[in-house]
Amino acid sequence: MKKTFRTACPMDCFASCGLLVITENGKVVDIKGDPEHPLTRGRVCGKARRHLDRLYHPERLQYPMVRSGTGWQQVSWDEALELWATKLEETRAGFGTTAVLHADASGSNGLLRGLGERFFNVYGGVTRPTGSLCWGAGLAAQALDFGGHQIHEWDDLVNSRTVLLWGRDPTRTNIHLLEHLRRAAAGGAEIISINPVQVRGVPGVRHVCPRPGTDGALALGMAHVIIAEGLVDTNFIKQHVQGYQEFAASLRDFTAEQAADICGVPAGVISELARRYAGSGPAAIVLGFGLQRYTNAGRTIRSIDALAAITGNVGMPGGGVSYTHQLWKQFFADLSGSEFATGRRTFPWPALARYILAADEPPVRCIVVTRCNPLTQLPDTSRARAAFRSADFVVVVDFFLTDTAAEADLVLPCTTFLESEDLVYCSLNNYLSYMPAVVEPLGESKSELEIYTSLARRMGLSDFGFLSNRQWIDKALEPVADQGITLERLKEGPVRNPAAPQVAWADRRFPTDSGKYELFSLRAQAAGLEPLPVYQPPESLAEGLQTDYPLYLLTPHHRDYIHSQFWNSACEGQLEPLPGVEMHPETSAGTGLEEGDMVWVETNRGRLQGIVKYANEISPGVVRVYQGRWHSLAGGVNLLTPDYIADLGGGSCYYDCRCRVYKS
Ligand SMILES: Nc1nc2c(c(=O)[nH]1)N[C@H]1C(S)=C(S)[C@@H](COP(=O)(O)OP(=O)(O)OC[C@H]3O[C@@H](n4cnc5c(=O)[nH]c(N)nc54)[C@H](O)[C@@H]3O)O[C@H]1N2
Ligand SMILES: Nc1nc2c(c(=O)[nH]1)N[C@H]1C(S)=C(S)[C@@H](COP(=O)(O)OP(=O)(O)OC[C@H]3O[C@@H](n4cnc5c(=O)[nH]c(N)nc54)[C@H](O)[C@@H]3O)O[C@H]1N2
Ligand SMILES: [Mo]
Repeated sequence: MKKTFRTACPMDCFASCGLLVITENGKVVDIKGDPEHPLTRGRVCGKARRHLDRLYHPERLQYPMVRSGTGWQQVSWDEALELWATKLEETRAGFGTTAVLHADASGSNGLLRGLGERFFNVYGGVTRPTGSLCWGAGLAAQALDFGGHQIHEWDDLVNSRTVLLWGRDPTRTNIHLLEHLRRAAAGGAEIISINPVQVRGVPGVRHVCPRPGTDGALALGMAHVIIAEGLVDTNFIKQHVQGYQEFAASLRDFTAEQAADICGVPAGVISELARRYAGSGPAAIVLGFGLQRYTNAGRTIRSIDALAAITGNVGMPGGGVSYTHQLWKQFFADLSGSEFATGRRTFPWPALARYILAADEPPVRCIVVTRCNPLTQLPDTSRARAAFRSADFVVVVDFFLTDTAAEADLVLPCTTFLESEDLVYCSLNNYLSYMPAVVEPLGESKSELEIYTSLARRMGLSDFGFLSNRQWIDKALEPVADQGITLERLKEGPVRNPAAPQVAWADRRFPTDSGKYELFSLRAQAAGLEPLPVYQPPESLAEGLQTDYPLYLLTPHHRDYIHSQFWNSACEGQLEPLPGVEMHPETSAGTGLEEGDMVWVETNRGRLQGIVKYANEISPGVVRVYQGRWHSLAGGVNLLTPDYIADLGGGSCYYDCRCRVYKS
């Protein structure tokens, strides 16, 4: 008999798409979009259907495995947990609990998938990565400027006259935004993409292509024009902005011409862009993540935010600088168990490997990896591999023998979102969805909750709390139960976060020290930046790098994969033998290469083999290789990327990278 279940995609993407999963005789037979989902309305990307291929993929891990010599040995859960518990106890006795590193990220946004953090706090508190491989610098910058994070609902774009799509590629990473951009364009809005790569497939879009890592100069050049031409919103500034006079004074000599020299966008275009943004009615900035994967990223985002502040494009329909929100943080009960931790140590995500290798007092003895694949996704993965090899014991919980799992001592198979009950939410949209267990777990795979519950029982860690799935969900929802947000309600369909505004900062109450938007920020100064937004060149523009490595290397997100997920499953046969090394034909001509040539891409970290592909949309001088492809599948582009830490928020700097390309 066929049954249909309503669920949502758990991946860390913009939409958490509503899905309908059809089962027959206890097996999933189809997955499609849920037309009733209020945000995604039945439209899903190709990956949604691939959850089905992945669920039954022949290489899915089905049993715990222990490394034995050069191979793997299947063991029972009992043996696996005993081994793990023993290692954790030995580590605690010999070195203290912070000799354990727990690397946990957002491979799944299931709420209960995060209970590992609770386990390790109850264990005594371990070393955890902080900052972010993803969005850290932008988050920290907006926290300084606005005092927090809010976004406009996507359909508010119809109120914009101008939309700046700044460093975001919705055709690949956020397909639902396209419909809203189309509506905005149909209503007369001008859509402008600011990106060294021309984003194809956005209706009526105009392209402005700065050099990578120089958006801060572009933004400040625009601010200079806006101020010089009196296009500022004096009322808004008077009431809600701190530090305008200082900001204006600091930009007196930073002309459009000067900005043009830095960012490569002609001065006339900068001036015109400034006039368009400031002088044509409500203007929205939709920020991506790509432009903040640079050493100067905090300063860049602060410079862009400033444009909205001086033009009063804050707190009004059609305006805003939408990046992400953090509203779920206050929504759920805190299950992290941080009150139980007595020890604590943090290492910045982007430089995790360097910190592991340098760790002393205590060294990192045991590494536990959940919901991430650091040996593919961390920058400078040769170093990451060395760091993982330096540990005494590595445990990986995953579905497949990923590049990271392949290096582990113990690999534990976990269930997918189709096999365990959970809730899913994501900071890039406002909806919370229920995910039922749709089918029985494959083989002996177990959910994170089952795994940690068994481990805690075995180790006598009763503060972990031995609750069922449902009880944990109820506990998490306690703070919002009186608003009618309960498990029962969620089973009927997704719920919008009641605290989420339609328009960000509509009340114009900014939780900064001054209560105003802070152009001038003492907290920025305390964080090691200048108090005002300023431009500073990215590391990739440093002298030696430019001479030895003449090209920029961008390694952005692929449409058909999310990071390292799905490369081994859906596209079998479709995967070309080597990664594409994409560039404008002009770039290729300059390096004496032709389409189809087999080449090395080399940076100061390493080299990777690929095949030249022409792509007219990429600015000359820039090379693109998509991130995520596994080392074991001839990928591994993070062998090339730097492990710099951005100027704010412990952000990563993947795109702050230069390379040379030559025939192999
Ligand atoms: N299909 C798919 N969807 C995804 C993901 C995925 O892997 N695949 N990942 C999810 C996650 S975790 C994230 S963080 C988001 C990321 O979503 P996006 O922000 O859209 O993605 P990125 O690939 O990081 O970068 C976006 C754009 O930044 C541009 N860019 C690079 N350098 C610069 C610069 O210096 N200035 C400017 N202005 N632009 C620049 C790149 O050319 C790229 O087009 O997507 C989410 N959605
Ligand atoms: N060069 C380059 N590198 C990048 C980026 C870039 O733009 N360029 N982007 C960065 C960004 S934005 C991000 S967010 C990171 C992402 O980096 P990671 O978080 O490492 O990303 P994924 O490849 O999605 O790895 C998730 C892993 O978790 C597993 N998994 C999925 N669901 C579950 C679950 O429920 N439980 C457990 N235990 N495992 C699960 C998946 O099988 C997969 O192996 O990559 C960063 N790396
Ligand atoms: Mo991300």
